[in-house]
Amino acid sequence: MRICIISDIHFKYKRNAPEDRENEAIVLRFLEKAIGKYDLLILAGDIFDLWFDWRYAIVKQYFPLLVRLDEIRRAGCRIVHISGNHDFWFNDFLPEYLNVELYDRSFSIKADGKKIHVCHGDEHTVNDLRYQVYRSFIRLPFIRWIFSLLHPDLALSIGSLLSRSSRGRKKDPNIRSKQQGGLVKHAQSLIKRGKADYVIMGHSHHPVLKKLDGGVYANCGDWITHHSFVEVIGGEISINYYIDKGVI
Ligand SMILES: [Mn+2]
Repeated sequence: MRICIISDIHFKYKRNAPEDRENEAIVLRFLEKAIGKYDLLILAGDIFDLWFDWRYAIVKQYFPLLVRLDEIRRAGCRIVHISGNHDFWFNDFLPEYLNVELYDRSFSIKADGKKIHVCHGDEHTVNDLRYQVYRSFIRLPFIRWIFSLLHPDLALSIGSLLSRSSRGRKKDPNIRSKQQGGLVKHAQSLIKRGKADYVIMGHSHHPVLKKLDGGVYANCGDWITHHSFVEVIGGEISINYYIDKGVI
């Protein structure tokens, strides 16, 4: 089985920096090359910088990415999406129109004799009470309902403020690296309990492939600076970096 796992594309609906457009083009070229290449594509969270689909509307800026996913799907690849901390407010668009399977917390599969467990990772940071409170609050059905009543232009402007605060840009890198130590700990505990051979996460934006006692922890990295992704091909896990050669 050929599996690709990617996370933290943070595909923007509001481009704030010139490199946003460049990153977008790189992602789209990577996904174009992925058509027909995999049996399973796992989107491990924060693919969209903020997702919301209203009853009658979606965010048009995501159209090129959605088209790629559709092409990958139509070439026979199963696509799974696990919620991140930027994309969790899903309605019917992805499952109904693109045949993407949605998972809120994690996804597990056994392939070529290996138990693979994938989650975004934001639930497993440590000493980050502020974020965990925010996480529960923002997912309340009431908040989602309020959001659904707002005009999309207004809702997405508010959303861009929220997503900036959830990213916590100004955080000290030492504190952040300690918090993300929780991801490895979670991986180790799943492996120890025999729940997984490979535990794959995102969220940290740092690509990792780390051998643990009895298994492997991998982090997909991101598509802002690293353009990295994890593959499990025939049971072998690897971390890879997409080298963009421009227009195909
Ligand atoms: Mn994240």
